[in-house]
Amino acid sequence: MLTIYGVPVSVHTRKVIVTALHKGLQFRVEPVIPFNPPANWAELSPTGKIPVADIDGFNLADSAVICGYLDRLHPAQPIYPQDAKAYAQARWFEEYAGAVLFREMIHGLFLNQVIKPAILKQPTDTAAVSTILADVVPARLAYLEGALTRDYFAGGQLSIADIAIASNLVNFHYLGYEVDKARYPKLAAHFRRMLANKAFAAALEAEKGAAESMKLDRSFLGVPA
Ligand SMILES: N[C@@H](CCC(=O)N[C@@H](CS)C(=O)NCC(=O)O)C(=O)O
Repeated sequence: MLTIYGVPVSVHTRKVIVTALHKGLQFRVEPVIPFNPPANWAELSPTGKIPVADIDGFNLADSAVICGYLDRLHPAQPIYPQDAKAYAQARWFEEYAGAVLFREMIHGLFLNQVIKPAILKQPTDTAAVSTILADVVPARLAYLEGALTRDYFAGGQLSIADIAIASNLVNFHYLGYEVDKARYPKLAAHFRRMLANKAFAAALEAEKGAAESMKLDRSFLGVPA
């Protein structure tokens, strides 16, 4: 049995959920909010972060490690390419999604627009939000736009790279922003392609209640491709 500890609106938890859905695995999500964790959390998550997975009693923290393990355990419907170069590209974009898109963009925006006002009862740092939007977002999205030479980021087919990048962009849209079609046409089309992906769409449908309760903006989901 696969148990995923985390919340589905978390970028990294969603990566694992989409991977499990893509592979047709049975799983359950045990809700954990890192700002208000359960008593045994330090044992389960050495970093304190979500997600953590319990796979038949084998615990793993870190979404990339979990997804890599699930891919080896269940090789059908692979999300890491076999080809060495394509594999390296998929890992690179997965890394870029976590270390750059999430850490430099989404974390600060989500913290200030949702977590601080709604959970921590702290004021939003509007200057930090403006700086991210003006100084970080354009260059990061432009890089992805330039890197997309085919329909998918690595090896011409769906991989963890696409799941990881689109998962960040979901939260970007949840906050009321969008990937501007005029400025980033390939990236915007890629995002729409991911929204139409069966596993990705199922994950977003399953987190509908959580997103609505947090008053996140789901209007982008009604926009046709
Ligand atoms: N490298 C980790 C990053 C996980 C991560 O940053 N999780 C966020 C939620 S998406 C979190 O737990 N944030 C709370 C914190 O930083 O304390 C992974 O890929 O699992």
